[in-house]
Amino acid sequence: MGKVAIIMGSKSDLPVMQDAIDILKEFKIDVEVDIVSAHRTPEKMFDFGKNAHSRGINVIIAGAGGAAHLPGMVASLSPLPVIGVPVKSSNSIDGWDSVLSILQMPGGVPVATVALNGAKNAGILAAQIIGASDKDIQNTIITYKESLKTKVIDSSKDLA
Ligand code: RP5
Repeated sequence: MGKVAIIMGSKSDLPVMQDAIDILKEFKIDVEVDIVSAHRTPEKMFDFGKNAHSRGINVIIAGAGGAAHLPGMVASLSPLPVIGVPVKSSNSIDGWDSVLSILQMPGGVPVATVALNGAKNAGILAAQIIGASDKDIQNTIITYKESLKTKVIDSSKDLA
């Protein structure tokens, strides 16, 4: 059974990151959640990045805003796949700063970056990564995608 670690630079990121927590809980995937700041708790970040894979974590979701170094720094320390969530935070100019800080990683240190405030997709992507080697989780994703289709088909009825 896979496990996802969801970390964020500040508790102020939680309203955005909650979407990742919620969808992973809906999929019945084990999550751990913590505040890890690249700027304010660099030692904790180093410890987390170095040890997450040895603690049974399979995928890391990292959210941060503004000068959003957390996902890239953790990716530099960990062999695990890292999904970055750019957060439009109080110190973010317009969200582009968060997006580009997380997206524009140099070759060799990938961060799979989702949309601005796109924590829900980060959760789904983490589940899909785990599902690549876990048939039960993959079946959960198949069912979820079917439900998206059904919702659209239902919403197109009785439009006029
Ligand atoms: C980033 O600075 C955090 O990830 C957050 O998005 C932003 C603002 O943090 P607070 O000042 O609200 O703690 O490092």
